[in-house]
Amino acid sequence: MRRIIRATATLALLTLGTACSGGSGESSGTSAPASSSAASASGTSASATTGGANAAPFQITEVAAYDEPWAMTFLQGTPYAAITQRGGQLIVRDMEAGTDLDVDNEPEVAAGGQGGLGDIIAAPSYEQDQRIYLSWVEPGDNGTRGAVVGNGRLVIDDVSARIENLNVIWRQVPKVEGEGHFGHRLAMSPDGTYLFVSSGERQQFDPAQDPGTNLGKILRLNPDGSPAQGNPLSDQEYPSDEIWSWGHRNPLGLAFDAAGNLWESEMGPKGGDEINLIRAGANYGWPKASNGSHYSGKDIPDHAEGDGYEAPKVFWNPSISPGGLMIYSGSAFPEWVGDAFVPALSGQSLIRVDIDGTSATAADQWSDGPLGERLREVEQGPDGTIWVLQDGGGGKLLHLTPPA
Ligand SMILES: [Ca+2]
Ligand SMILES: [Ca+2]
Repeated sequence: MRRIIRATATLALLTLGTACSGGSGESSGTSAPASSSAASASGTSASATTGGANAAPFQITEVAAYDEPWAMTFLQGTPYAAITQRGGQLIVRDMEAGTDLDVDNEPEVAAGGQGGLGDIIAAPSYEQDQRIYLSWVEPGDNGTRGAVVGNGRLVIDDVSARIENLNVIWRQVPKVEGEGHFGHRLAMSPDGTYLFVSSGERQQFDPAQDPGTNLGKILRLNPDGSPAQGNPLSDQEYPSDEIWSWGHRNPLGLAFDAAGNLWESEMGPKGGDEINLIRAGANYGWPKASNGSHYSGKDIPDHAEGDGYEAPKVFWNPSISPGGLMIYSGSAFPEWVGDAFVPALSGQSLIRVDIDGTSATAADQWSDGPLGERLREVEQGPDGTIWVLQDGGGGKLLHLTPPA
């Protein structure tokens, strides 16, 4: 039986005071426009940070630790949040009692490299029907792998939790060898009509530009996983008819803002991590255009006016390796409503991106205490406080609250 109730105590409380976040919105004076051509070409505020950090204006509490946590989502109408662990275990945490339940009946996952159990979101109807969407990596023939999305029920009672009626509703095609760049983040449109899935290019480069695959794309699906009506290539055959945007490398964050705009964080090549505003039918350039360069040292043409590729709203050089994306809408931190929060893996910090309409600018970068580690996921709680998951073995769950 894997029905284990873990008692998890508060591990530590770090009071980091009420240090001003800098006011200017820049990271300790080290931010600078990195490519005036890209900025002027897109008419946006593309910028780069160089890793300077400022003091966090919130309290950070370490509340629990997990084994390679990957994603987290709050289950509306309940005291619970669900947390995935890359190795395959799903956990339900009672956020009020501070206890964890191991979920039974997860799918078999092909854990390895960057893949395993991935994202989880609750359907808008969760309170009525316990419906969730889950992504993971499944094995294929001859050592191949691919991400899939499943739809099922996450049923929780006081002493146990289990997945029921899990059906695979979407698959990456084709399955290829390797254990990287699955992407497989999930986001439901604010009206609950569409399921958006991010699909990485599986370290194969060219599929991101090939409409005959769903690798390196953002897909817009119906809640049952079928291609949504009115997609840009809806007159073409599967899987082209799933495609919403293309030219993506490893899109690890997807989030809607209050105006209904879809934003994406994308792990780019060396010096090319991006925040993009996702538009239907737009080509985001990978691997033909990037403000970064290949890790081999080979250059990639920067985004430039008239090249036919959508330029990022923000990019980072050096890389920060975005692991996720959250757009804030709560009341605990009213000054940040509408801004994006990015957990940085190699950047070992939590980054705030100031969003103003459809433009975006890198603002704060916090690496205080436990934020100064590889960070995988950021979520907003029902009360507007912010939750962060560190990456890797023993990755801690951190609670960010307004200063006392
Ligand atoms: Ca999440
Ligand atoms: Ca370049």
